[in-house]
Amino acid sequence: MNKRLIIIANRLPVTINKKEGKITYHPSAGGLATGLGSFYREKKGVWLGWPGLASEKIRGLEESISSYLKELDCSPVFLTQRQVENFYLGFSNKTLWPLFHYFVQYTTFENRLWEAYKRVNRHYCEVALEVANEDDIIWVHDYQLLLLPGMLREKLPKATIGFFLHIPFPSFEIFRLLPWRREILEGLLGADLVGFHTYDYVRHFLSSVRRILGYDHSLGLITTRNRLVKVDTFPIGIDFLRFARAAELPEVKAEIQRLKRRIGNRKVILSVDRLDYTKGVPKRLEAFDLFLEKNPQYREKVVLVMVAVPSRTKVDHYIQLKREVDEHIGRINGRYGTLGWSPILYLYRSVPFPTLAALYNMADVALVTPLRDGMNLVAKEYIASKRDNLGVLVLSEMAGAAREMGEALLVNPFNVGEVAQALKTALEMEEEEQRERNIRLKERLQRYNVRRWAGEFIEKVESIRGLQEEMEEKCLRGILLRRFLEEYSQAKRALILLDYDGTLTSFTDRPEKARPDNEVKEVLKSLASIPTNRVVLISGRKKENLEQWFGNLGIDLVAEHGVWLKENQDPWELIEPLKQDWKEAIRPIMEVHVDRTPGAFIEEKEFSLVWHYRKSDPEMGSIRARELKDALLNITENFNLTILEGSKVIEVKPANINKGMAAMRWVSQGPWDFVVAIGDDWTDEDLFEALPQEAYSIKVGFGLSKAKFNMDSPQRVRGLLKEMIKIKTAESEE
Ligand code: GDG
Repeated sequence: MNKRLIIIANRLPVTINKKEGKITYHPSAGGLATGLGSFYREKKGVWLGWPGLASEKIRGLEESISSYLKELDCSPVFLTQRQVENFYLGFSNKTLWPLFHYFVQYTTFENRLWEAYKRVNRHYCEVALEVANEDDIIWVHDYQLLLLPGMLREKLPKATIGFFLHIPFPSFEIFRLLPWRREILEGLLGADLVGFHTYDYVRHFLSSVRRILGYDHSLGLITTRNRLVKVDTFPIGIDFLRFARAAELPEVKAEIQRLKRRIGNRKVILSVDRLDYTKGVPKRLEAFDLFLEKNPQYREKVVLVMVAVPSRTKVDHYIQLKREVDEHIGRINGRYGTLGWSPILYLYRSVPFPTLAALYNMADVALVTPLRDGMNLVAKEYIASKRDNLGVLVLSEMAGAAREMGEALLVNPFNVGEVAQALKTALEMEEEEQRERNIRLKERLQRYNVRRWAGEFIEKVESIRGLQEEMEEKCLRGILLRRFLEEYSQAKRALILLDYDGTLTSFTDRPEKARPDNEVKEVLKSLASIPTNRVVLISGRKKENLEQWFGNLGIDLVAEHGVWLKENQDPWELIEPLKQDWKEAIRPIMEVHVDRTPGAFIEEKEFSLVWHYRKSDPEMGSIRARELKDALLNITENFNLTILEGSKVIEVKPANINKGMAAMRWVSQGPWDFVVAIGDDWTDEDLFEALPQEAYSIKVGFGLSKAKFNMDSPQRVRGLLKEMIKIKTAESEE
């Protein structure tokens, strides 16, 4: 069955206006609206978003607007003037936008705006719930709706939810400044798939998730408490053919003629952006100024056509920027201009598509030099428009597009001298070279267009949901749980193998702090007191530790991942004769890594050495753990040792000794009617693997495992054990 696609973005692809009391509708500007416009309708989809006018201005017209929009498969989210001010102009554009673009000095942190942001995200969620259900694919877009995936997940746990961020995701050093960083990350992790334009943004996001929420990832797959979330790169494409074919349109041809008459034979340098401080317009003007100063031969030979689309015109920083740009353009035109020539043709407005297409066609150079930009579609549209493959793109390294457009002239937009030089290089580039560069650029744009981008995203989000469902099917509950308890209740001989840390209790910063509470001791004792049960605690801890904590509960014990065993209250015994001489070679290597990793420490057990890094900075800890593993690999082979990677630990111990091998001591005392093993980390995988076919193996937490089932927390494991106690106690009372 083909699922419906629900797109939720701040804006609809249609914008409403009111003229003399009448509502008019026109297509929204921007790449997303044009690119996805046809795509979502083919998927029998619905697009949810704000239609662009505050509720106060359309009182009484809401119904007719909604029904008009319904025809276009759009569903409006109405916002009041105050909501627009606090949520959109406020938190979205005065907090998230500047911060995510590294303009910390422009960022406002106001609780009032945050509250409004939360409320409006909730409002989008409510409207979405009227339309969407769990069978749909819900695709949430951009920085205005960061909390929405989490809110939707709460209400529709089984829905397929994707999120795509169109702007950069900043490095942890910047993101951490946000007072509401935790809530925002948690909101995003409500999605099955979180997409970004570039790998850098992915990296930044994963690092923030690891440092702020403590969730690790493997190849971009994050395992939260009960879900999998994939983080990946999807560089947005454009509607290639729309631009490639534009020059055939009569209105575009006419526009080219009109502009040529106005500009004459001069070389055209084009700049197109919303007038936003991230776009680097003042620096671009400085570079153009410098270019004209250093290259007088180009005066009167070039025109910079600067389209600046008015944006957020009521926000202070934008008002200042407008003033600065106006003045600078005035100065350049005043300084170099002649009777018949103005160096800059300044269009402070949004131009219609035919004019934009004509400009792309005519421009000899496109100067795209944002200081920071998620992707930048103008760079792509310019190249796609070049039918003869002539024209040079000067592109900022700080735009996401630079990652895919290596054939452009890449510049640092803060380096005015470099940009001025690039402009000269561009104007003087041989046609052959221009063609070579553009053909390669164009091939990629044509192949990876916006439909392909959306298609790949949708495919991926569905596959991640599939993976999630597979994991959920392994969850020991409902029918599976009933069957488990039923089989257990009938068993005349039951073997119960339990790990301790992370399985019966949650992790703490230092291993000695994870002392068992009374509840866990009580549970183990009662479980062991049932005559048909045999209970074995199989841990990585030292035998002294286990002895002290669990020695008098009537259970059997295995210490140090299988090195020591204790059965039936007998003394501890070594599983086989083992050496310790290897420790002198391993310890110094671990010590070096302790010195270099604040928070790390070594734990020495009789037959193993353990390097712990739970308290270290998570990023550094995992890098150092990898380094340590590398450093240990050569030596461990010589000594016949093995390296175990547990949860935030690296443990070195004699090879061939593991929890699975230890468990065999009990398994082989069968036949058993019922065997269950419960564990949470890599060291328990050996245990799961060693069990007989029909045994139950349960992993605590999500993630790939050899276990047949999983449970989501130590609390649930305790609940299960209590249930097992109840069944047998009730039986014996009957
Ligand atoms: C976000 C991210 C990311 C511009 N002026 C006119 C006009 N445009 C069109 C262009 C282009 C779009 O607007 C602007 O492209 P951006 O890349 O800046 O996109 P945004 O939607 O503003 O921004 C950005 C993008 O999302 C996509 O993920 O690339 O980094 O900030 O399509 O053609 N169109 C017309 N007249 C204009 O004057 N007709």
